Amino acid sequence: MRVGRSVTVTHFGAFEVESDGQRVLAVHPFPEDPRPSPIGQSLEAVTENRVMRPAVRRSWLEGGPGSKPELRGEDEFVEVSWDFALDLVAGEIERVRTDHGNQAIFGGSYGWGSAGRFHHAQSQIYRFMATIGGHTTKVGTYSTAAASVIVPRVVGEEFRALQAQYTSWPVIAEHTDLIVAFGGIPVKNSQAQHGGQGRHTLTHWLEAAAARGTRFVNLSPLATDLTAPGAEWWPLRPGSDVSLILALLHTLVEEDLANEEFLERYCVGWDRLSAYVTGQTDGIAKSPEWAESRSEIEASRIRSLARDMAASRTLVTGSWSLQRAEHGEQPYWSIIALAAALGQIGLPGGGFGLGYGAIGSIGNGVKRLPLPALPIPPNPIDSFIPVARIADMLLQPGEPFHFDGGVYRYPDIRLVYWAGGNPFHHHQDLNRLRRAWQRPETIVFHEPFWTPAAKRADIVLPTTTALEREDIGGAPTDDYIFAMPAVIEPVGESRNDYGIFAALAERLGAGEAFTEGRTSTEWVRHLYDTFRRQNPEYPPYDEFRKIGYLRHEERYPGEGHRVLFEDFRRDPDTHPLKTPSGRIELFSETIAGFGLSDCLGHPAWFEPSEWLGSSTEYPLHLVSNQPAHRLHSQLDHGRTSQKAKVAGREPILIHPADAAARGIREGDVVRVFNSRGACYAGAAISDAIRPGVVQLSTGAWYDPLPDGTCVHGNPNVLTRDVGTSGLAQGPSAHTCMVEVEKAEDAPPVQAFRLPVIVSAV
Ligand SMILES: Nc1nc2c(c(=O)[nH]1)N[C@H]1C(S)=C(S)[C@@H](COP(=O)(O)OP(=O)(O)OC[C@H]3O[C@@H](n4cnc5c(=O)[nH]c(N)nc54)[C@H](O)[C@@H]3O)O[C@H]1N2
Ligand SMILES: Nc1nc2c(c(=O)[nH]1)N[C@H]1C(S)=C(S)[C@@H](COP(=O)(O)OP(=O)(O)OC[C@H]3O[C@@H](n4cnc5c(=O)[nH]c(N)nc54)[C@H](O)[C@@H]3O)O[C@H]1N2
Ligand SMILES: [Mo]
Repeated sequence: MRVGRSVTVTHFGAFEVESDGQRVLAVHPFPEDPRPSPIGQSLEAVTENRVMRPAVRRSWLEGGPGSKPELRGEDEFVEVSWDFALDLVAGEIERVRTDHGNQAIFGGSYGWGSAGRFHHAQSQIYRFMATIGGHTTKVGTYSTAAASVIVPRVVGEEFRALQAQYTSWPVIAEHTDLIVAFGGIPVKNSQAQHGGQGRHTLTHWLEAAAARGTRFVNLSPLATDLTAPGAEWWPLRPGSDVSLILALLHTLVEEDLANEEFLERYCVGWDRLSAYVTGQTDGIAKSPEWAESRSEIEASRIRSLARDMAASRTLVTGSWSLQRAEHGEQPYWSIIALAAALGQIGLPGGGFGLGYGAIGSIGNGVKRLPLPALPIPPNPIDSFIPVARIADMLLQPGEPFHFDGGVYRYPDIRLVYWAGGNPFHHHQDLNRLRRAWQRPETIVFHEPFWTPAAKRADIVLPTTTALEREDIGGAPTDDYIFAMPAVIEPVGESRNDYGIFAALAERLGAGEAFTEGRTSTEWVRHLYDTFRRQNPEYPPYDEFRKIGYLRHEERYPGEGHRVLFEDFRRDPDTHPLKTPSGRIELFSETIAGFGLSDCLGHPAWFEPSEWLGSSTEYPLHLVSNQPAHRLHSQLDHGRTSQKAKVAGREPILIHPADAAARGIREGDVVRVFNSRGACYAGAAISDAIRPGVVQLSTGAWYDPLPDGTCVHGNPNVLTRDVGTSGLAQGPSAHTCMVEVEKAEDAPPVQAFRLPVIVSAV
């Protein structure tokens, strides 16, 4: 354990943490980070709201599995000893796998947990589940579920691998004349990077590009989604992006500006797509006038933008948020098609990129390093769900679902096991999830904090945070590797996920398979040594820990220069894409062959079920984006998140005209509602949001009244829980309409109140 000041890394960057061994006293910037994230300040609160001892929900303890599931979230908890808790959990796993088979255990456990290559909660739980006979898992992420299915079909690369190949910022800053950014390039999101990052550089690159004369067009409901100096804000109607992109394609066709040579040589299916765009197939020309009535961007501006794009070195980008909406596959397919028609894919500064700004590493051009990672044996069970279909699974066991061309059935889950996530933060339609949450017989959580999800579990095992254990940190797409020291003692009786799983594996006869005979400290050293065998230029482990962190770039000079699909463009026969045709698939025979009505063989316009104008009862579009002042729900009680609250609740951004029409003033508590649910929030009035749109970030700890109204401002009581389409089944949080009214007597926030805890007799 290290007291005083030590460098460590979090998902929101590296910091110098100052501690006395018990508490974090202060958080200082990492000297090499030009723009440290203010979220780091919240680490001071890492010792608050903690689960101190293993705890079991009273009804479950007294009545056994399945007892009074309707009391999850309201019951008392009984504190028990570790041995008792571990026996209980091991016994429950044994019972379920014997009576119902391993597929009755859901260990998909989505969530970010904290940084650290070894103590990575999701890796730990997957390794554990694999060694005890397997589990029903999940595929995809809430971040990029639709992208990870559609993008490989179109360009033949797994989405994560594709992103590491994007044209890098130094190249963009030097070559790109025009960036057309659907959903912007939000600097607020680049604060975060799964695994951590040494330097936050996006603002630097936006400024460098602008200084050289790059023109930025921010097509987004929020002005702040693109903060490059001089960026133009085109506040389109949310959910209308595909109509606008099709109209840009329409202009390129009508005015003979499409790069036919590129489309011929590097793509398949342009004939089919252009026939759709011009209306040959369905009688509807996707003209700028047609798009104006959908996007509310004037036809003349769409036309002139298309001409500018064809005449300049143009990069088309799309935020991840675009695909977190109904038919979220379509914006990405259309953006790739638009870039293909412009014919600049593979040229420096041209082409497309999906997710610039979404996390810090995108476009940094860093050579992808095989950083140390915990080995995860294959899951012996093939049962899975698309990640965001969890409530469907719990509510509809045995029912069929479509995914990426296959038809599967939801398993019958008896035991839900979670480590490192907060489904009562991340899932849509929380009232529906509450109902679904009553189905399993047992719910086990590993959690450092008394989060809303921990409060809704049957057995809660207190877990250390990254500041309480030794690890190695960094992201394969960043240029640093960090030695993460333990800077405070484990809080209460908390143990790390590894220690908990090792003790359970031992009880279940899989101790050796899980631990391979190593303690956690030995594992961390072993992972580093394995990494160093492949990268012998790195120093020995003990020296590395003494130095504290290393920067790869010093070892891989020149890696900052990247142009996506440069080789493919140079020679598509020698460097074909990994699609069936070897080319960019603007029409996919494979997808067409799936016969889905909600995802055709080419990019297409589907009207959203909820968007501006679709409802008079709920006339405002809700953007529930990522919070600028925190990572998801983590450290919501911390200083940076608390400073951003309005009247003690999550701030909701409202346009002055919408606020005036409702008699709402800055700082008022408002009620936000639709047919699915309601929450309270604090009004923040701003003209940086499009009229008709309100913005309420995710992550306020869910704090429901008995009727399900969240008094704290969690937008997921309002969002809709349906898949993007039968292709990817991703979450579609951004397709959501609400109404807002001034609230008179809003009940107090109790989100951070601990549950009632009693000691075992
Ligand atoms: N409406 C709406 N909803 C959304 C989104 C949206 O745009 N709109 N975005 C979605 C997206 S992209 C994402 S990624 C999700 C994020 O959803 P999550 O990843 O589930 O959110 P986090 O708050 O990061 O939850 C991580 C949890 O892990 C715990 N934790 C930290 N360290 C450890 C550890 O070492 N061990 C254990 N056992 N636990 C630990 C933290 O205390 C926290 O409770 O939200 C999704 N939800
Ligand atoms: N500070 C911070 N950074 C984060 C995170 C965090 O919790 N906090 N989370 C990280 C994670 S897990 C992820 S997945 C990424 C997410 O990255 P994104 O998915 O890109 O992030 P969001 O903030 O949800 O959305 C970006 C913007 O899209 C715009 N938008 C919404 N709907 C539409 C639409 O229909 N059309 C257009 N054109 N624009 C629209 C919104 O104005 C919103 O601000 O962020 C990461 N970065
Ligand atoms: Mo995400």
